[in-house]
Amino acid sequence: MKQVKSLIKSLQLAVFAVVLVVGTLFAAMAPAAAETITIKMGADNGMLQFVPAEATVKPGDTVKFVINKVPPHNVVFDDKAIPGQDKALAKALSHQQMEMSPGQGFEVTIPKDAPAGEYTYYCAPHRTAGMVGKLKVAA
Ligand SMILES: [Cu+2]
Repeated sequence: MKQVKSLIKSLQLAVFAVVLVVGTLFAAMAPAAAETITIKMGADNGMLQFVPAEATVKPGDTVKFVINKVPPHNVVFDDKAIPGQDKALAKALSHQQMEMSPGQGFEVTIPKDAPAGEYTYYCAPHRTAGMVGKLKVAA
């Protein structure tokens, strides 16, 4: 009886150890959770800029563009300045509609299959004034 009890005890320990190892493995394998970053349209000082003008994101992440100063603004991804010069992807990422009201905005989710690389976008009415931003999509 004593032997059985001790066998059960070591079995319990073994099961516990396996659960711990497998659990840790899954935690390490799970992809990082998608994040949301916020980019202001129009700097606090009234400059026609995206803030931050450069950001690094991962596929699956969401970028929240929010009107801050000097609207209207929009976001147009330049199909000549994204990986593969992919017109359909540039169009899907873009938000052509002008947003007017401070605090108002829209979200752009980076597709899970988006190729890594640099994605340049601009605000159509303020492109020549330098309102251009860059998203670096990490692999
Ligand atoms: Cu603008």
